[in-house]
Amino acid sequence: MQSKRYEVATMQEAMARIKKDLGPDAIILSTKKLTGRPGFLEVVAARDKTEKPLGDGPGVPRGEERQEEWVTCLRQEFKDLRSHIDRLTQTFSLQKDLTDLKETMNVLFDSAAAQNAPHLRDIYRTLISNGISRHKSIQLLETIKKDVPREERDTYEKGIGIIERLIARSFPKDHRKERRIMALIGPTGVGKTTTLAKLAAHYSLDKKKKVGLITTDTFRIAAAEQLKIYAKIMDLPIQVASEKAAFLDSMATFAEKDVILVDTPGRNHNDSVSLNALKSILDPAVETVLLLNPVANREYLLEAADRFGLFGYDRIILTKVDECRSLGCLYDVIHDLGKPVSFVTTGQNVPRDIEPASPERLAKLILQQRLN
Ligand SMILES: Nc1nc2c(ncn2[C@@H]2O[C@H](COP(=O)(O)OP(=O)(O)OP(=O)(O)O)[C@@H](O)[C@H]2O)c(=O)[nH]1
Ligand SMILES: [Mg+2]
Repeated sequence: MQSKRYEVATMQEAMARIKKDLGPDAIILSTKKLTGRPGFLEVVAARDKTEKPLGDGPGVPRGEERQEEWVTCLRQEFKDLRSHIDRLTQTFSLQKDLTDLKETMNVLFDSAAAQNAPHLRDIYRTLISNGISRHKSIQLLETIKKDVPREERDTYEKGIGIIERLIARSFPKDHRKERRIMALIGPTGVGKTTTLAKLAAHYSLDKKKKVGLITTDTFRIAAAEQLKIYAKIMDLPIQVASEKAAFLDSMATFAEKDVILVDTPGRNHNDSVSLNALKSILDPAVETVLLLNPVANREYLLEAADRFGLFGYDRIILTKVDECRSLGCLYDVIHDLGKPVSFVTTGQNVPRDIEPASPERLAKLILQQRLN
């Protein structure tokens, strides 16, 4: 076997060079993105050594030269592997340092909280058991100690009540518009289609609005059918649009509607190609609403929100809150994202399991576990 490694910008370039160097029978052994050279690929190709050499001209390497080429190629692969391992080792040791630091900080926060009166210590424990980070919990405790007169926070109930109001006040408010074109975006299986059906019922049945539905999800077999069934039950018109022109046609068809709801295919948030393809279909006039399921941890939610950030989403819907044991991580996440939450969904039942999410309702949900 004779193999050769290439650094190329495109697969076409790789194919042309492989064909020239190794002949038409060469096979590609591996392709991967080059970490050190963004936009470039590493392609390793090979051909059977027993095959007749390609041509007899002076440019064709003889046995020894070929062996040397092979050794150089191997050396380069070892070098790349080595530097990759070095980078990984550095990352892991950094991560370990960060974990140690976090643990030390947590011990400090706990001992600072332990200096307080018993009812304030109980409040701190309540915040933590609801999933709020120790860092944010101690901040909340310090805020009420500093800003609220002692007699207004001298019992557990009074203190928790004030903290609930502080949390509510920290969330952005959702200023709703009258005419709306909303596309629901979010990770695979987060509940986009089900939530869209619930919203369709909310606007058409409760608010008596004229509603039109568009689905851009032709990605999965039967994906459009799922929404068509809901549309039929609610007697609402539906359009299927898998590319930009069809999407604009659908919007024109629904020009007279008060509310247009757009379903989108689930996208792995790490798949930037698919995310960009989806973005190119949606018209800039469409508001995008990001669906997040808070059963995931803080880091996952922030990462997903970051990747879907390219849509410039306007608001958030929290799904499947009925499946969450605690919702404290939302205090950190909503704070960081700075976008209003417009609805929370609370079960699989269409259309019942959805409710508007005011900051006050969210704060209640976040502090749902209390000492009795
Ligand atoms: N427990 C619970 N389940 C829900 C809720 N909303 C949706 N689901 C369920 O989650 C599953 C996925 O829902 P879909 O609406 O198909 O999710 P999707 O985001 O459209 O999925 P893709 O289009 O494949 O990305 C279904 O079984 C729903 O019944 C909710 O609020 N609570
Ligand atoms: Mg769907």
